[in-house]
Amino acid sequence: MPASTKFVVTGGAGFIGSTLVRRLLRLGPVAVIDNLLTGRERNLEEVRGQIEFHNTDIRDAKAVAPLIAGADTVFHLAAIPSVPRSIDDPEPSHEVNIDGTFNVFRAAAQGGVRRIVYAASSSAYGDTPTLPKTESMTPAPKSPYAAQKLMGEYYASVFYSCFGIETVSLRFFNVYGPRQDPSSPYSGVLSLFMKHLLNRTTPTIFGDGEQTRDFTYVEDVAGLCYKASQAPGVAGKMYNAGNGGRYSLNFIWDLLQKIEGVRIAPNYGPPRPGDVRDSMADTASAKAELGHAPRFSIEEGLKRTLEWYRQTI
Ligand code: UD2
Repeated sequence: MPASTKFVVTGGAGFIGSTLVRRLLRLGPVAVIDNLLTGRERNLEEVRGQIEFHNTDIRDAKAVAPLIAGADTVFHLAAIPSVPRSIDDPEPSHEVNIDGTFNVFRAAAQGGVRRIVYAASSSAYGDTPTLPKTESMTPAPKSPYAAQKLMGEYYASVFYSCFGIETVSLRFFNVYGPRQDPSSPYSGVLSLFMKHLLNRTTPTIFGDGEQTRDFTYVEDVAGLCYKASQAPGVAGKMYNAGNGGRYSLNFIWDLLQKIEGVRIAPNYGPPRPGDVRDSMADTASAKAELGHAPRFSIEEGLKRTLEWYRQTI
């Protein structure tokens, strides 16, 4: 790869994007596009001076195009996440996750970018009963967010077949780790659990807590994003970016209490609309074709994450 190879990370101030940025900086210049809606500039603190940072909204096609043109790889992670947020307030997530994604892909195709790696979502599988979820299953989105993220995958594949730009979609499975923002009711459940654990306050679990997720540590996801940008013969395809396990919320909350040596009984609330019951990735294709090699067990990932929150909260 030439020394001047440039990476663009949309959503680079988010917790996943900022982890990816740190990894990419070892390999070439990095530009971040982020409107700081859910991302935070402090997530890039010690690397801020080494990157090009653009406080730009991907809904603004004209502003985005020149920032992307001429890059080697675009990692498209910018999104308004959260299943419940997309139900409570569907317009912004539609505009960012579908129209914004189109703008990024269009800018990349017209700007001569070699490859796009797109952050898709495991929510596309919905409640199909079979586990683990394999890429060949028919999608069954249950929320606007899931439908929007699936649309991005379809666009990724069509941008390859119609416009010739290489695209790879990675379905992220409940990513967690340092820098995940616990400050919103729409925050990822593990960031909320961490905050409650350290503050000794009571978390709310929606439903019976026996729903399961394939919680995936952020460093493993960032590593896979880079591998997907380099692997040969994968253009136009979609892969699961999970860890390959699944854990219930009750199990995780118990484990966190054991690690911390406290007992705090959770509140149980009604199940959340649009929620998927069980989620677990079949990682065989990502391992075989992209070289996916997740390194972090749930225990190790939780301990590292907890230490980060302890220093920060
Ligand atoms: C979905 C996707 C995930 C990612 C994410 C982005 C699935 C299976 N996963 O995550 O891949 O795209 O969206 O937002 O669709 N919960 C509580 N208490 C709380 C908060 C959450 O019990 O305070 C529950 C929630 O009802 C759900 C689980 O925790 O059953 C996980 O919720 P989440 O919002 O962290 O992530 P999820 O699964 O919607």
